[in-house]
Amino acid sequence: MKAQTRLVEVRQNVLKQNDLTARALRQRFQEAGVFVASMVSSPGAGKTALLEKTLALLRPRHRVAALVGDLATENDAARLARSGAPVRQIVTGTLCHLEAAMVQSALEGISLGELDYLFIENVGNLVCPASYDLGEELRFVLMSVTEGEDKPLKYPTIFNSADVAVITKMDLAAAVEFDMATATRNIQAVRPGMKTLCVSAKSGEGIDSYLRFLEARGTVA
Ligand SMILES: Nc1nc2c(ncn2[C@@H]2O[C@H](COP(=O)(O)OP(=O)(O)OP(=O)(O)O)[C@@H](O)[C@H]2O)c(=O)[nH]1
Ligand SMILES: [Mg+2]
Repeated sequence: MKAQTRLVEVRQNVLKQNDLTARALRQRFQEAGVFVASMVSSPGAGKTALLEKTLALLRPRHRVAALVGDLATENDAARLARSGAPVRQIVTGTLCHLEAAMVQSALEGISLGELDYLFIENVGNLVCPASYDLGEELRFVLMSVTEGEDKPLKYPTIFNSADVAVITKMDLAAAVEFDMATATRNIQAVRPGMKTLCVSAKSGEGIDSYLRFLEARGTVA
């Protein structure tokens, strides 16, 4: 057997195993009645900043927790833990994405039935996380205004793996001459009908509608 064929087979098996684990997780989440949302984006697009706001604002009304993936450091977990919510860091080492099995291990000892919302921040990467289902109910793909309007066209797979697009750092839009019409057109070109929210974790712009959306989805789950 050629090495290339073997590599493809191993990769397919890894993905198949991930899908099985993700399916089992999704069922556990549904049975426990916890709404699970994940966030993917390029490094630094603002996942942790938006999650810090999310946890702080949802916590008075809901039971929330978060898992956060990074290649190294526990910095993001420390930032999110300031909200008072239970947070666990998943350190992936050399891996550029989270896998369902990592989520499963990180959940050990967490009583899902006691949660309303669980958030998962993926490793900052616009390529690898696209292929890995984590069992989440909703996947947000974030793109910040500073990254350029063309990201959906360059990384269509990640936009296709997500349910909702979030344009972040809106407070900087004017400074970087962000063209909202072009960005929206590009999102719709790769994913027709995709819901798009615009937020700034810094100024608070758009956070209300983002939270309303989250609460509406969470209570239906
Ligand atoms: N002006 C502005 N800066 C922001 C906003 N959100 C995040 N930032 C800044 O952008 C930088 C990256 O933000 P993070 O929240 O750490 O981004 P991230 O996507 O979690 O990054 P990784 O986990 O490393 O992939 C930080 O310096 C934040 O302060 C925003 O809404 N406005
Ligand atoms: Mg982060």
